[in-house]
Amino acid sequence: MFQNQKVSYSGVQPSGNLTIGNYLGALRNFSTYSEDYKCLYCVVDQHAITVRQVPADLRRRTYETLALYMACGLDPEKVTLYVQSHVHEHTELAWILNCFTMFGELSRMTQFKDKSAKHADNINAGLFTYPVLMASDILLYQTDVVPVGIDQKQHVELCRDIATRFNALYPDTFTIPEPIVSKSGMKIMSLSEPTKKMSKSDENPNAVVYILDDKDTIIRKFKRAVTDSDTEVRFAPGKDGINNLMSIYACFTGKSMEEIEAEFAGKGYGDFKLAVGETCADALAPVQQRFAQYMGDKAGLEAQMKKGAEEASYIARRTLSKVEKKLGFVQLR
Ligand code: ATP
Ligand code: LTN
Repeated sequence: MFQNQKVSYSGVQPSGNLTIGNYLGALRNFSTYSEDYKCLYCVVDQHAITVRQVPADLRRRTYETLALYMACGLDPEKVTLYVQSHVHEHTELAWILNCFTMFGELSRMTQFKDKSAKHADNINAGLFTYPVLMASDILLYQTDVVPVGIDQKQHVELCRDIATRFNALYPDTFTIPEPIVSKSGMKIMSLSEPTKKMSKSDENPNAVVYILDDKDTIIRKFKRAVTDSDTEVRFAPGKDGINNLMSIYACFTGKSMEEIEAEFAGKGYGDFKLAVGETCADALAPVQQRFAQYMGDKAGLEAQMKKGAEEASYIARRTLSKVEKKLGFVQLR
């Protein structure tokens, strides 16, 4: 579709303040594709309402997520950045794909099981069909690669199954996408319960380092991070807390686990935690500076949203119309 250029696509929900898990697992990797791929990155506000949101917060976070995309180095002149609800083809294709997705498949999704346990009072149909909307996001743009954290791999695999099923009935409709999970940042864990994913909707702010936390807060959170009764900085089974801090340090410094062990040989957890905090804060400082600049220009952000929506709609319209034609919907000219 893009003069043989491959397509990279991903999305982030404006459902909370973004964490270093979002940064290391997803956002930071998006720019890897900017040069060689046609890139589209979306703020998925329609996905966010599968759990209750406060409208003013959702609106503010939508601007913030777009500003963070740009602060993480995505240049809107080179990549398409837009908001999901501005391109109505997403929900239109989602309805169609609902009819090609099985109840049993959706029942097996671990995010659905986790979120229904967490929001037992609001197990709505949107939460259940969430992966179908996600498949529509991806398939509308004939996507080749989807950079995500490991928790989203199952959804991208379901998207592949839906696309393959559709293509078997209606040949050459969709490109089959590949999930790309970066090895280092695939799953950053909570600082207070290191067997649990670090999540932006966690109620305990000390479990989570936000991209926009200041240096003192970041250092304090790492100092308080749950570890074990050992004293040696060593990557080993069962040392979930230390393993997580080592992974974070490795992501920010590019060092291997062996190099980190050697660097902190003979030093205690205290020194190590301080180093992780300082390294993380220093790496995030330029992102925070750029973020503040972009957020200071709301009209500029809105102009970007508009431009992004126009670029995305142009492609989305073509795919949707191809799908509708294949299905037998009457097309009026
Ligand atoms: P929520 O708490 O609202 O479910 P979340 O923090 O899980 O949100 P998402 O918007 O669902 O964030 O995810 C955006 C991207 O960040 C996805 O690609 C996801 O895989 C990735 N991601 C989220 N949390 C982590 C994490 N702890 N480690 C690595 N990647 C992550
Ligand atoms: N489901 C994802 C967000 C998301 C997404 C997408 C990711 C929505 N649409 C398309 C990649 C491609 C999440 O919860 N992180």
